[in-house]
Amino acid sequence: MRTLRLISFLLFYALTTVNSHFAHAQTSINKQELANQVRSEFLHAWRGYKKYAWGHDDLRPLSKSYHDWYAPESLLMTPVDALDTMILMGLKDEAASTKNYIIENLSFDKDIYVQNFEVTIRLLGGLLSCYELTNDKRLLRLAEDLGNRLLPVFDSPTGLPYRFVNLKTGKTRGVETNPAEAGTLLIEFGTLSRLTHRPVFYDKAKRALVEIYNRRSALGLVGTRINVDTGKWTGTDSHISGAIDSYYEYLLKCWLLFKDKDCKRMWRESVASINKYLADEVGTELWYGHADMLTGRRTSTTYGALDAFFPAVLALSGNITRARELQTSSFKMWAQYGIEPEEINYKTLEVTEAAYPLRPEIVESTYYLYHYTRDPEYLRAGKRLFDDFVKYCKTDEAYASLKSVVTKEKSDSMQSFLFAETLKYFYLLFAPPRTLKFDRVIFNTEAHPILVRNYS
Ligand code: DMJ
Repeated sequence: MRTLRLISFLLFYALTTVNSHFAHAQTSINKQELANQVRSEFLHAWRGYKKYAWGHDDLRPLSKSYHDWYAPESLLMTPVDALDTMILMGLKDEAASTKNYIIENLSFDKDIYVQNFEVTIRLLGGLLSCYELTNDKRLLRLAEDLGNRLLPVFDSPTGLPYRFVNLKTGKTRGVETNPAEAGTLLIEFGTLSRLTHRPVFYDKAKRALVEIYNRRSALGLVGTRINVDTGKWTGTDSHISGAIDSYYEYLLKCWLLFKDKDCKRMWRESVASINKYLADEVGTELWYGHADMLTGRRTSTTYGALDAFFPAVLALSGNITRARELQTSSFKMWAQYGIEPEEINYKTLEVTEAAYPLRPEIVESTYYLYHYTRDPEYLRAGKRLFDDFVKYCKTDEAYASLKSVVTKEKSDSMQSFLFAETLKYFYLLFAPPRTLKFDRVIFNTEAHPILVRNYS
C-alpha cells in the first residue's frame, strides 16, 4: 500500500513537473516571429563560426578557436552541414558564398582515415541535398568523388563496412562496428546511385543493411557491437539508442524513399520486436529501455536525448498514438532540468549522463508530430524547447554544448549538427509549410532533405 501511494505521488509529481514546464495553454504563438528568431540565432552561431573557425570543421565556442576532426586537414564539416539550412531559411547571399567556398576548397584527396558513417551522413548527405536544392552539378561531382573514395569500406568478408577508410589509399580499419554505422548509409549511397546511374553504391549499402538484419536474434533484435570480418555479435545489448538508432530509421525511410520492399518487410518485422521487447510501460508512461537481444531480459531502464528521435520515426510510420505517448516522455526528460541530459534512468529519473551536446532529436520529433497532427501543443512545446535552448546554450558569439544539464556548465564544443539539424528543425517547425514540402522529401539522419522521386 505504501509503495502504491509512493508510486502515485511520484507519478503526480512527474506529471505536474512536465505540465508546468510545458504549460502554455493561453500563450499564443506567433509562428513567423519564432521562425525569424530561429533564423537570427542561426546567424549568431554562424557568425561565430566564420569569425573564429572559418575553413575548419567546427568552432570551439568557449576558447574561440577551432577543431578539425582529422587535423591538420579540414573537411569543412560545418559549411557542408549548414548549407541546406541556409537555403531553406532564405539566406541567399550567405548560401551562395558558402556554396562557392565549398566548391573551391573542399577536396577529398587527403591521406587521412575518416569515419565512414559520420562522413556519409554529414558530407555525402549534405552535398547531395544541396545538389538537389541548387542543381549545381559541381556538388554532385564532389559527392561522387567522395562516394568512390568511401566504397572500399564494403570490401569485407561479410559485406558489412569497416568503420574507417583512408580517402587517398582506400585502406580500411575498424573491424568492430555497430548497426547504426553499418546500416545508416543507404539513403546517401542509394541517392548517389540514382543520380549517377551507378548501381554499385545502392547495392553495397543495401547489402550492409541486410547483413545486419540477417543477424538479428530469434527475438528479432540486434545488438550494439558486431565484428565486420566474422559477422558475430560482440555486444548483445539491444535498444534504440546511440549505435543502433538510425539503423531502424533507415529501414523505414529507405522503404519510403526508394519504394524498396525488402526495407518495408525488414522495418515491419523489426518494429514489432522493438515494441515487444524494448518498450516499457511505466504507470501511464511509455519509454523504450534496453534488453538483451538473445533473451529479451531487461538490461537497463535508461532513455536519452538520442532515443528521442523515435517519436518522429513512429509518426512517419503512421503510428501517431505511440509517437505522441513517447514524445510526452521525452518532454518529461527535458522538463526535469529545463533541458535534456544525454541519458536518464526513467524509473528513478536519476540522470545517468548529464551532458547536452546541442542534440536535435527531441526537436525533430516535435516537428514531425506538429506536421501530422497540427496540434498547437507541439508549437507551444517547441517554443519552450527553443527558449530553454537559447537560455542555456547561447554564448556571446555562438552556441556551446553543456557539460552538465544539472549545473548548466558549458563545454567548448559546437558540433555541425547544430546547423544541419537542431536549428533546421526548429525553423521548419515554425516556418510556413511551403518552406519545405514535407511529403516530397525524406530527411537523412543528419536532417539533409532528399527528394522522393518516382524511381522505377
Ligand atoms: C547526428 O549526427 C545524427 O542525427 C546521428 O544520427 C545521431 N547523432 C547526431 C545528433 O545527435
